Amino acid sequence: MAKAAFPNIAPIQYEGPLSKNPLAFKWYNPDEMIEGRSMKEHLRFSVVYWHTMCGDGSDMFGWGTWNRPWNNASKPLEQAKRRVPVFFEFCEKLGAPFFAFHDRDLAPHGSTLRQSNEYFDTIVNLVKAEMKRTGVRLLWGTAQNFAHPRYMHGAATSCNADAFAFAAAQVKKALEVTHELKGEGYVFWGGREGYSTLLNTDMKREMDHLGAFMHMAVDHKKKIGFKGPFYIEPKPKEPTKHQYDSDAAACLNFLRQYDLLEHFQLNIETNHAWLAGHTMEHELEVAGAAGALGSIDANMGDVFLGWDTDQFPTDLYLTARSMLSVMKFGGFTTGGVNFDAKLRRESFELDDMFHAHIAGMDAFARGLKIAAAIRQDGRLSDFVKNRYRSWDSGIGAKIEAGKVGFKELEKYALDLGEVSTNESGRQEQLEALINSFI
Ligand code: XUL
Ligand code: CO
Repeated sequence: MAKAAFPNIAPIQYEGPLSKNPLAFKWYNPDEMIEGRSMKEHLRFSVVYWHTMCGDGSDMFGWGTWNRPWNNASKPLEQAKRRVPVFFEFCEKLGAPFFAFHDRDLAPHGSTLRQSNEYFDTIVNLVKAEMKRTGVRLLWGTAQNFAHPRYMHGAATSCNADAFAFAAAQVKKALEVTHELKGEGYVFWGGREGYSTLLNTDMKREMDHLGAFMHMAVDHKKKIGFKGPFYIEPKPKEPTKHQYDSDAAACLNFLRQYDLLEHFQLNIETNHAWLAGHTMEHELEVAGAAGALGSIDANMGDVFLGWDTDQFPTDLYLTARSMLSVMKFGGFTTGGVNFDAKLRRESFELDDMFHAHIAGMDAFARGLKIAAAIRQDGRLSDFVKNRYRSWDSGIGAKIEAGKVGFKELEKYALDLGEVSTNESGRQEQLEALINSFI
């Protein structure tokens, strides 16, 4: 077995809220039961391979700062091999049950697609053995169809049919590997599926191509017998000016228009929701209302920075409200809380990898407990139910049952004289109610 990458770190344990040990969970107690399910089952935490193993702390103004001791191989394939046991040691010590990957962050680009596939297979064999050894499972896989210059105009929405073909080949392989590793799902994030200017763009044609691409993916999924869901991950911009999968509503509209809805759910990411000008709970509600809430990419942005900072989620209001929405729609089945989050450039020490994930896991565990307490208390849901009571009988019930039209409603309104039954929305009172659980 390879030398331990984190020799000074013991498996992270739950020590309770009073613990002052930074390398312990204060709230995440995997076996604690909440609403009949263990915390572990509710949250289904997942670590991402890309930020965790391939990130180096660089930003557009500066070089990397993280300088990981295992990133010292001269050849990319050798480098990729060294990362595998480190990653699984990390997940194991953290107690994370799942992980997620892109094809090209697990294994490097080869000089041909054939060689890339060979590299990928080599690393996947190592990953498989580590998954077996540790019991860590795959939440989802995906293809990185945005980093290479060939995808400069997009992948499935490129003006260049050769790029479309290349992207198809990459997704085919990534899907097969996800299936081989018994992945719970497969994600499509449209890295460059969008445009920089409409002056050079045939949007309708690009959208038709994207629809066709997704149908090919569905066909291939059936062919190989992969049973997990496909997820689309909305994001409104960055790197393009406009991404076609801009938010949950746009994704659902696309899926409906191209007759794909039954094959897809959504993977909602907090920082992407914020970039779209939405709250996370808005996006979760839109997805949930359509029966398409699949999984979440857990992170957060910075309200003062207008880009995708991918910070670890540590805001309790955010995690509590996210979990309220997730639980409202029945909780995760194949999905989970995937930390698509990266350390700050300044958090460059090795231990920070643990501190960041512990912070995120504890924030979500606490969010889960807060959400469960709010649900148990019932005042919030009672308030909402009561707010809509005019629809439970009388004219409201008739409208919902489709028994009246404009003619009957006009007669009703004429007889009514005025709407005198409005009541306060009590926003401030409800915000205080939430605060009383935090
Ligand atoms: C990019 C992003 C991706 C997807 C997977 O903003 O979130 O890493 O999660 O491709
Ligand atoms: Co993401």
